[in-house]
Amino acid sequence: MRKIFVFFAVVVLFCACGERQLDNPESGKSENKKSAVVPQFNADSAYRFVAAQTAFGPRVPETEAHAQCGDWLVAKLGSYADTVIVQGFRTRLYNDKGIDGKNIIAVFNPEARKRIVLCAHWDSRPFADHDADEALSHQPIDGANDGASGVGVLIECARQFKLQPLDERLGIDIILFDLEDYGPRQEQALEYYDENVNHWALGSQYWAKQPHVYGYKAYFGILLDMVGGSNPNFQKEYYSQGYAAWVSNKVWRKAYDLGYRSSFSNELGTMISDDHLPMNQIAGIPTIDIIDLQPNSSNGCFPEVWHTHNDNLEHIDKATLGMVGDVVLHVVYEE
Ligand code: AHN
Ligand code: ZN
Repeated sequence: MRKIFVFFAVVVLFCACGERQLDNPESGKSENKKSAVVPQFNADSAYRFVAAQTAFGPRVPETEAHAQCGDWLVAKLGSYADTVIVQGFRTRLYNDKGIDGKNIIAVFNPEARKRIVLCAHWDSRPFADHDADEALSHQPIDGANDGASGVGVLIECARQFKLQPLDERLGIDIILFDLEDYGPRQEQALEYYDENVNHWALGSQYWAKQPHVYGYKAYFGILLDMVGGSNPNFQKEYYSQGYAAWVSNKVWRKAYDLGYRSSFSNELGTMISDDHLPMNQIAGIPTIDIIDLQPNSSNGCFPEVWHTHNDNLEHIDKATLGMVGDVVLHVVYEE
């Protein structure tokens, strides 16, 4: 009797195990993914990181405010990351003038072969060429949304990576590009147009040709630009969809799961020349741009405040920083 019982027990046990295997051959893997604890992104903290940047004043390359903000970013990221690398470079502006810039790279789990790049630009535009006030259109802008918002979200991500360490098999590189926003004024755009030269994204072009690690490769990249406005419209930017559709689709699906369907629309957006272009075209890293696209705005592309003096802290919406940060943390921790 006892022997029969043991026999049945073994059969039942065997069947149970076998059944689980058959149902889902990757059950272990997907269970791990589901149970990955994703830290809570703190939008107040991200907002403070945006405010800290704008408090330095416009971060125009080769100014005191830019240098001071750069030092602050290096120190802040240094307190969260395993290493911070500062990549200084000299490049040429649209008008052929030479200029110095600095890309700031925070490395988490440097030994991991599988890597994800998260990036934003930390410089701000040297002139408000879309401002209605002509006199003020030659003054530099705060760039609270255009620049500081993406950086603020990424510093908060870095803080979370420190609080809740990532799986050791996954490496993250946060890259803050310099000199994204020093393209020619709108009224001079045609005069300086050259089909062979990209006057924007100078820091990203430099890095893509000369990455901080020789032969650097990453699984994919996510660029954040203008992720702090109210009522954002994150359409799937055109080049992102062309070069890295699987990344866009993965990120937008996550946004839907988190309930952000009204901000992450499934529409295909226009072509934006941003820091992700050199990453795709030169570095060969499939990279998407999460960017607020407003085709009905007066500038035809971006939020109304774009490249005006209204791009300041007053027009930053914590809720937007919060949802973008939440999406990024879910993508990373559930990878
Ligand atoms: C152009 O307008 C060519 N590119 C926009 C990229 C940009 C500017 N992102 C922020 N500011
Ligand atoms: Zn800009």
